[in-house]
Amino acid sequence: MVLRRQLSRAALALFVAAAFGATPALAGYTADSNTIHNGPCTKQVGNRQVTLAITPRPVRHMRELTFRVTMAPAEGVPATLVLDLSMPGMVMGKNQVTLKRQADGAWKGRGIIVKCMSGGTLWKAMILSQQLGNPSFTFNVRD
Ligand SMILES: [Cu+2]
Repeated sequence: MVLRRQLSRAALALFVAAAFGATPALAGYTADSNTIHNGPCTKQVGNRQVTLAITPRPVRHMRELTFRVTMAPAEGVPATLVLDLSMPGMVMGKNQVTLKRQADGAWKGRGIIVKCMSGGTLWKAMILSQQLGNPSFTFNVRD
């Protein structure tokens, strides 16, 4: 029964993607972390929970933003991480924030999300770390 439900859900997703003329690959370009505007977002990556918080909230273009990452467990993670900011399906300038481990155990850094000339608002924040499985969070930045 559960499998049947999952199958019908997958079929519905495909139908929705087809209705909007999107290929299955493009269907991946949806925000999975818009709750970032209200608080930290957490993802399970392998055996770790990776949490990203961006302040001030809501997250807006052209503002200085503080990116804060926490992990559990955090053992073996380097003291410096790189957070890559990109727009899915679009070539934007390279925008990377260096996150440094703080005394409180979190990794922190500052950066700016530029306003896209196309009017698009979907951005992906990816922690560049093969060790962590390159966890990413996608969200719609506000004006
Ligand atoms: Cu863009």
